[in-house]
Amino acid sequence: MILPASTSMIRKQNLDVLVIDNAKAQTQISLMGAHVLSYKPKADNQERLWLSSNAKFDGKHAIRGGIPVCWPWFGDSHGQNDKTLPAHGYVRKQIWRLVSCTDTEQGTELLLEPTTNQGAGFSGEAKLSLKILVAERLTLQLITENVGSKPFNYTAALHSYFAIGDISQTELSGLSGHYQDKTRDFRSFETPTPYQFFEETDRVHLCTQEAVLLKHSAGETAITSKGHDSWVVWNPWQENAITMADMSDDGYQQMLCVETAITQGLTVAPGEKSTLVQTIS
Ligand code: TA6
Repeated sequence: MILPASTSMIRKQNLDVLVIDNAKAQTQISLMGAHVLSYKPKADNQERLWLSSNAKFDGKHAIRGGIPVCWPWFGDSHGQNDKTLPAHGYVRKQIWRLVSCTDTEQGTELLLEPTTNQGAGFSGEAKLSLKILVAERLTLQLITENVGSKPFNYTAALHSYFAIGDISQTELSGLSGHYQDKTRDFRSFETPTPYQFFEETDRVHLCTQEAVLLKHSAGETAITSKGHDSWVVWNPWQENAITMADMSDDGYQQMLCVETAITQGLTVAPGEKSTLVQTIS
């Protein structure tokens, strides 16, 4: 494919990475996983996404940071009894095909599709695609289409890692109600106000609020979601960071995952599409 003026391809260790530099923003997207690695709007040139300094680009490991695409399941929901199935589905390590890439007045529009939609742990006849708009805002649309003759059920997430400068100076607003705490056997707790971070955090907020705001020492990041049933908030904290080969011991201090997710399972009827959307600005 002939790439438009904004876009070029570079090699990052073993991976092909698209570099988009248009009038509105700069972005990098790895073709492994259709994984957005970086997003800097030109209005303030501030990096919105966190990418681990120890992230592996060897093509064998999922990339730590940026925006992993988790599909057709989120977490270990399909793999609790079968440790051979990967956490967060099987498209994170696939090479995705760039179907189209166009410069418009708004920004750069990309369409990507995984090599295969099929994999152990999921029997639905699905067609997955990811539309990305690199503009004043970054917009990701994860589209799941049922191309078979039977309904299927799936879960998914846009597992975004945000650069927040210093976790002790970070506050998340916009969420309310109860959350399920994975660090406490999924017991239910009230969303704190103010929502700040002092310990390992792994929470599923079963709410469909559309907009949240992250205030942090490097500025503010606005995140909106559509098509979700949950927001997931994750920080591994030091005790887990030190066990992770692809995160430095103090990496947890500079990141917070705020994920647009379908955790409860969504049924897609034959011929129907389901779209999970996240925007970042
Ligand atoms: O979204 C939160 C979570 O499911 C956590 O439980 C944690 O394990 C994290 O994702 C990272 O998962 P990964 O497979 O990328 O190591």
